Amino acid sequence: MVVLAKGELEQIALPAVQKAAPPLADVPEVDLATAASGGAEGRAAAARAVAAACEEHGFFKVTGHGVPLDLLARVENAAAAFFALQQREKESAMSAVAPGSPFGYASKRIGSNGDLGWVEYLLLGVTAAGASTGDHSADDPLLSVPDEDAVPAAWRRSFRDLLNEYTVAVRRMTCEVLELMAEGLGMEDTDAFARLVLDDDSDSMLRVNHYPPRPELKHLQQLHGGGGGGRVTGFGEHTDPQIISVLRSNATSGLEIALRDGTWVSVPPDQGSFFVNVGDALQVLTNGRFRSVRHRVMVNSVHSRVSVIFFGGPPLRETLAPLPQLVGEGGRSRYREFTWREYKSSAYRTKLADNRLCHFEIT
Ligand code: GA4
Repeated sequence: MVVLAKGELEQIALPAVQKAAPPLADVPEVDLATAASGGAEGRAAAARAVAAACEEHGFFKVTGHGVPLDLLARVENAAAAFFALQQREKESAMSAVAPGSPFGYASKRIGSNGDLGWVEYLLLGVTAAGASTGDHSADDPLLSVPDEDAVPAAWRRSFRDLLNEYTVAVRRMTCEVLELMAEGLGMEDTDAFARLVLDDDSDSMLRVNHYPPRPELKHLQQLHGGGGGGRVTGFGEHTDPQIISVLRSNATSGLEIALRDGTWVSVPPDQGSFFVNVGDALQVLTNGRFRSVRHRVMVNSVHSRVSVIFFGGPPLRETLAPLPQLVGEGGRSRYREFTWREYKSSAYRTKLADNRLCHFEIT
């Protein structure tokens, strides 16, 4: 259970006047199975739909993804079992990863600049096969998880292997989505984005979030006539720094995205599908054509929300700048060139809600 010190809840709660966000009526949807089997026409239509969703919202749903539903269920159950452990045991998983690194288990504290949320989570680095010891197959990405002996039973091989299996499958699907994005942009080099995420040195991550319910919210919501009040932030508003984020959650609501005009809408959960966010790095590569979506997670009064997010990032050494073909002849580059390492170290000095791209904009 997440335990709060005095005064911390006030920092997590949104102002009481905050209205509940209405649901996003038409979540853009892309069916990867149809894209694969629909011939050249079907593929081109899917690529156009992906690009349109990335331009309008920076967000869409993926169905027909090919990731086995039983794998999704097994990961969800294993995550729930992990979060049901004693606080002490979960924290020992944190210290065993790498002291001082953002990886491991944490509760309420997001990043290192004072952001708080009603959430506990595991954050794991995805490293290339071979870069670490272990008996995984050569194709597997390996997660930055602690040594066997130092950690509690639930964090041992079975959970690690399960998350590994999940990461392999989701990364593969992510790359299909990235190819569709490149096709939708009319790029000749349709592997350009996927290559960055598949690189041995790609700076990708896996995050497993648990948002425990807050039953007292129900009462507060009734007091405010259902419209406003009694809302608690699980994960505050932000954009993701990476190229792409691919999220899967259980059937509990909570995810909200900001539309172009700044209004917030809630995203109806769909446990059989994935949701894709465009990240800051992709906004840069596309010279702002694709929009990195501002999003947040609100806490449910009744149900636990469990989500797993794969963040596909480029290698730290990678130089990022708008792709010349997307700037166009005589066009204006909106961002200066920078390395992903530079971007990340700047991002890690910011608060969650900050605009991280403005430091790289050419004005
Ligand atoms: C947001 C996206 C990912 O969850 C994350 C987050 C990271 C963290 O939790 O450590 C950051 C946040 C995220 C953006 C700004 C910085 C870094 C917390 C924070 C305040 C793992 C990531 O890469 O950036």
